[in-house]
Amino acid sequence: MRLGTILLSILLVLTTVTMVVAEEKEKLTGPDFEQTRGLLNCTNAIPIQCGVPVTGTNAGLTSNVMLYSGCAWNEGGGEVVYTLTLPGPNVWTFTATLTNVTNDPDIFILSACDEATNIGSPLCGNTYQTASLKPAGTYYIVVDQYGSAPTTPATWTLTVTCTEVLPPCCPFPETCYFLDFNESPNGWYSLACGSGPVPWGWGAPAGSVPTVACDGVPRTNVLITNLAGNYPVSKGEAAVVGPFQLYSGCRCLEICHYYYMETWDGGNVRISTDNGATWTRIAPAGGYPGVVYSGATSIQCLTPSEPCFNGNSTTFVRSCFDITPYEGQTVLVGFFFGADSSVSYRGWAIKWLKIGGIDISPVEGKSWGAIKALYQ
Ligand SMILES: [Ca+2]
Ligand SMILES: [Ca+2]
Ligand SMILES: [Ca+2]
Repeated sequence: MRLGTILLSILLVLTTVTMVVAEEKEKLTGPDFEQTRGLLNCTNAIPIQCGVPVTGTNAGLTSNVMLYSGCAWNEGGGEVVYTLTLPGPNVWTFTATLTNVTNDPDIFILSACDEATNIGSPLCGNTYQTASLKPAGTYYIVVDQYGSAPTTPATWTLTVTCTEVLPPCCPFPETCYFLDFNESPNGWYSLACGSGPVPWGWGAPAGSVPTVACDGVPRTNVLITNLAGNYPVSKGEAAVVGPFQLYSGCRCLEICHYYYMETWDGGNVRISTDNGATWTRIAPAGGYPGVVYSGATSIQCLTPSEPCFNGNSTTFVRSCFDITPYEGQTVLVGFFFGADSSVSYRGWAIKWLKIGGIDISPVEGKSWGAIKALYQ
């Protein structure tokens, strides 16, 4: 090789190494953070209600927590912990906002009493964070203070605004199809995307997948990104079910699912009307709760910033999709999942898929009766 070619090769290698290191540096949910988590003290957590402002200060409080997942800011001030409890059965989008602030308080929404469960957007919550499409339950809202060791207390007024997100059409009175993965694999099959299988599988999953699904029903078997445990990094794959003939009135698609994915990874639902040749992403009521992180250049199957399910749903949750545009057509439904090059969690588990609506009127009574018999 000529000297110029050699130098160029070295430069390319160095650039690649630098890019990989830069991606790793930005991640705080990796091994180091996992080792230091669990310091948040919720013993004296203050209950707070939607729409009722409260004033607060961290005067006299010690700092147990310095870092929250996904945010590199030093939070060396003492922290005040609030709890917010939201009733079921629907999901919620809520925003915690600080006003009248002095001495730089910051806010974080956590899905548990654990600083590693930051679910707010933006991840570094200066004066506000929003949590989108979260299930009923108790959330922890923490006000901390920026700085290595602040000497002057912070003060604030905290207000939480909450919106209950109602499904557009679920639950529906009439069912066109009901695929319960507790009962059978329902003919699912794998579709390659990205660099290789996750692998999606059907059966009783190993590891920590909730054993109670939507509506309180028990969960034994699921369709899941990896039966054996966490999904692998740098892999992507879709699981496909169908075809479904969407008779008049079959306008709603409901899934009951559990997901625990790094926010650099993600999964979303797509529909094909040409037997899998092309796919169109469909969005759940209120939109997807997350996007693939914009810097996740190594993401498989999905693309950086693409809307998806990611983060931790903590329980099985119901998501509803309006599929009115596909009424009258025959469709496949695909669960597309992709991971980036580092950090993985338990994955994406599907308990059931239902298609239904109101005033179902089959094109031909006889064939509709046959289909109903199959799914009773
Ligand atoms: Ca602190
Ligand atoms: Ca601040
Ligand atoms: Ca990842």
